[in-house]
Amino acid sequence: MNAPTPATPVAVVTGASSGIGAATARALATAGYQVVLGARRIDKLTEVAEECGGTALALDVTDQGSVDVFAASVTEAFGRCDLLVNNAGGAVGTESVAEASVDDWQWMYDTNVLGTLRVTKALLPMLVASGDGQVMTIGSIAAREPYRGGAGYNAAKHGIAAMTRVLRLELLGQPVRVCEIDPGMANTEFSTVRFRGDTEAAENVYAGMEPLTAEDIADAIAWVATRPSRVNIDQMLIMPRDQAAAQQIHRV
Ligand code: NDP
Ligand code: 8X3
Repeated sequence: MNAPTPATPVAVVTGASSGIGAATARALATAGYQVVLGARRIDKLTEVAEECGGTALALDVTDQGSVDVFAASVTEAFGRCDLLVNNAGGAVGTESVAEASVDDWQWMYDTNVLGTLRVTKALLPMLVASGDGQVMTIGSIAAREPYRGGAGYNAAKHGIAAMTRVLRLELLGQPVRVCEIDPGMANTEFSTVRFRGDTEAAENVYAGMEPLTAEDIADAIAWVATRPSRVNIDQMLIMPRDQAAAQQIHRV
């Protein structure tokens, strides 16, 4: 674990072992944050942490005990948290409502919605105490637009969007900014997870179109993080040029 520098703001990024979270950890480190990375795959997490001079801490956002230990470690090691990026999440399955697996829905709700709630609750006191805190939550185009085969993920991301917008209202008057960042298709491990490890099906999602990269989203997150304290970017929808709506995609 790196020695804390009290003057350096601390950013916590959940789901930082791959994709958008890993790119965000790198971008925030470059922007001057001491970065704390959380996820379950500690080997991958440690690799990313070493790249950006951050600290890797095991975290399962679906497990309250794990979240409590994680938050206690952040408190003990740094005594502060200035920015929380609620990024851990994802989708499983593309079944219709009629064919839906309750277990898949449970996973999506627990990871995306309750996971975000658990981590936000645990770190909010430090974010307020920082005097200039920020919470960013990674939603999705799926939080704005229902689509066929997306119901479970749509429900979870709509849930996150509602929570984030309520948090913005409830923190009015407190020194904490709240932002919802909603990406469209980005080429990460997202689709491999969604298709349960079927890499061919995952690659087909991006066939003939140019998706966003994890770095595109990380760039936006770092930009939001570094606006003056008076500026709250409430919501940001970031789409590939080739995707005009959830299922409106230009392919060649
Ligand atoms: P990845 O699958 O590459 O990353 C997901 C991250 O979430 C991993 O680091 C994973 O780490 C972590 N994670 C999953 N479950 C848990 C858990 N229980 N506890 C802690 N961490 C967990 O996909 P993305 O980078 O694309 O996804 C990041 C976020 O962006 C997600 O919320 C996703 O819904 C959202 N998003 C993605 C889009 C896309 O097209 N890629 C578009 C819009 C939104 P580990 O497995 O090591 O725990
Ligand atoms: C991931 C993007 O279009 O699969 O959030 O919902 S999409």
